Amino acid sequence: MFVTETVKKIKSMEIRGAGRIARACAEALRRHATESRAGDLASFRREMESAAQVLVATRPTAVSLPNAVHLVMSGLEQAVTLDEARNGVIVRAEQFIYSSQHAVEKIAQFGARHIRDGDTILTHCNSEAALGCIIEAHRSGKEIEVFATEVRPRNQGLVTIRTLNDAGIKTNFIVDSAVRSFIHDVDLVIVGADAVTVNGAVVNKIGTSQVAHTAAEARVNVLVAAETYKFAPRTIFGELIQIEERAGNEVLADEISRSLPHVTVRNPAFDVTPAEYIDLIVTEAGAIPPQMAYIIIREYLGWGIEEFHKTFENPTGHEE
Ligand code: RUB
Repeated sequence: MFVTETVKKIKSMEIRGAGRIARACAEALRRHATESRAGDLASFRREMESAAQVLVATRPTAVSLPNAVHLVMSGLEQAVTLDEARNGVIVRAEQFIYSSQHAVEKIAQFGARHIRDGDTILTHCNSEAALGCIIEAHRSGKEIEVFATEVRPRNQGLVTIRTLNDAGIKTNFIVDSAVRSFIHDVDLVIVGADAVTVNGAVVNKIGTSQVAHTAAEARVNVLVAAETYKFAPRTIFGELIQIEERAGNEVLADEISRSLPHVTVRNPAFDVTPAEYIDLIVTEAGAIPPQMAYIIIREYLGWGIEEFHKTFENPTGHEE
């Protein structure tokens, strides 16, 4: 039942943000494995695989989600007994949750070094990895100021300004369309990521590419804070990142929409920022230029390219 609750919370966006979604799914699989009443290995595998599929389907864009699920489910691979399988899933889930939290802390330390005393930083959406860098810079005694966008239509900017305010950081709250008006007051843009593709493009909250384009035009550096499990292995084989399109009533109330029969609301939740607008991607393994995304996929996700081939049609990694 914990899986069903987690699915509900992710779909309603009570749990949101790529890192949190990944950890919540790892925890749901851990609980599912712990509480399973399966009597043999085959039925345990089936139960775990159907839970994994339901979790992966909750939100399509954040690659951290299938990556986390793949990692946790790989705990089943070598198991020959039910106990080994259960234990394998539990251990992998705990490892993922621990290393994910540790990764966010490491990124905060590395990212903070790119922030200078006196800098003004612009951030878009609500990314714990990006905010970690900003808060760590403040904590280390640097005097900084932040511009935070509103983030229509779900207003994740409100979460961001609350966190910044609680940390005692001087913050300016602006509507999304005001970014270009203030970009000359900004020294550095820091955002998070839902996915990083093999060519170094970053998928993040809708509007990120406009922010990055504006920053590039103004010669302001753009730093992306992204754990290695946000990198998308399957983009090596040409698979595209699916951009989630959410309900129109997040943008325009149903009663207004009904009165405008010729109007269709389009509500993509994410967009793609090309590598050329990004200066650095800060991961827990260090900061890299976006053009090095392939190296992260190859070296740090811990899956051989051969294994990608094997799992390409079978995301849970279990051989049929
Ligand atoms: C959240 C969003 C965040 C990334 C990174 O979108 O775009 O910038 O997920 O966040 P949504 P984090 O609110 O639609 O989930 O660094 O916390 O993983």
